[in-house]
Amino acid sequence: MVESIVSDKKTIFSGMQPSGQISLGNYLGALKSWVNLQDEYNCIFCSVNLHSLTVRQNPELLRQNTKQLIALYIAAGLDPNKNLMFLQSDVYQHTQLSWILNCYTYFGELNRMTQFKEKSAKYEENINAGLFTYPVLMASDILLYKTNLVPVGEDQKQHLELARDIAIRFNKIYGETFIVPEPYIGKVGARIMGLLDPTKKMSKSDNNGNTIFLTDEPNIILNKVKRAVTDSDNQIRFDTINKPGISNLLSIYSSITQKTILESEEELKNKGYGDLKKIVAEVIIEEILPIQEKFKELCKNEDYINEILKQNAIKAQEIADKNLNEVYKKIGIK
Ligand code: ATP
Ligand code: LTN
Repeated sequence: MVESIVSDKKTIFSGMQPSGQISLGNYLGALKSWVNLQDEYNCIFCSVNLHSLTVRQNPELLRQNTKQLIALYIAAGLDPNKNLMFLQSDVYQHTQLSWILNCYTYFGELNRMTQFKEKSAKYEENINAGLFTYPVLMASDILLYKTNLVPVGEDQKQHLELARDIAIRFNKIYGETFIVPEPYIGKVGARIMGLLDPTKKMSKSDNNGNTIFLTDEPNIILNKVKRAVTDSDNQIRFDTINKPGISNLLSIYSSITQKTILESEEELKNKGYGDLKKIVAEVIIEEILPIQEKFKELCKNEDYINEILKQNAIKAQEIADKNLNEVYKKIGIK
């Protein structure tokens, strides 16, 4: 790993919250594309457990989900010898930089964030300050490693734009310090919608048939897809405004088979909705079954995961510390 980090490859940073089991949306919108990037870039994939605290978590489950997230990264094909994989909480420089960048971020900017508005509505009993400053910690994650590219789903684009604005603002005051990161958003799969409410994104914190989890058994997946909301005109075509449910099934199909939406529409247009659902469930199951098998194996070996986390955190701390010190010097803390 270290040799690639000091090479001249561009750096990629991304992360997921261990706020539940990984969903099909996380996989198709983010994780699947990460696997294809690992040879070409210096990749850093973090489990952003501090971000998860913005929503109330059960401590025992959080601990379990945090380890399982790393096991799923590996099971999905991320090679722990090629990529830096670690827990956000193990590299304290993330929160140090976050405080500093808070002082370079405006209230109005944070107040405009769609995710803040959505989560404030969803968790109205707990609109905490962390939920508000969430994007600043995310900007710190990214800027701390002089990241060039950030592969995320469509929903994170606004946060990334804010990270860019913060970097540009800081550089303007103190001279070139941060690299201004670019988003890397895949085409299909960028936004997978909920099965029961296809007008909202599939979220790993939903637990009611709206979300397919990577660890769901095949019969559960089949049942969830069968119950997916569609419409009554019996036409298979992509139209997110008038046919959000069918469009979502087509997105899932295209994303897994790597066919274009047009090719998928052409292939499936003469099927009934029942058949479409069966076909979609089958491709999902076929895609994730090998991941599940590897995941089960990895979960039996917690020491292996712990060792990867320990080694990688040391390497991440080294890079983070160097870059944080540069910031300290620029602003007069050192
Ligand atoms: P939560 O439900 O706890 O807010 P989440 O499911 O939105 O979590 P995150 O951990 O915040 O997941 O996101 C991890 C990655 O998955 C991000 O890159 C995000 O853009 C992507 N992602 C999340 N949901 C979807 C989705 N429905 N479609 C495509 N990509 C998604
Ligand atoms: N907010 C992100 C998770 C996240 C992240 C990051 C993604 C936290 N820090 C840095 C990319 C880069 C989300 O996906 N919901």
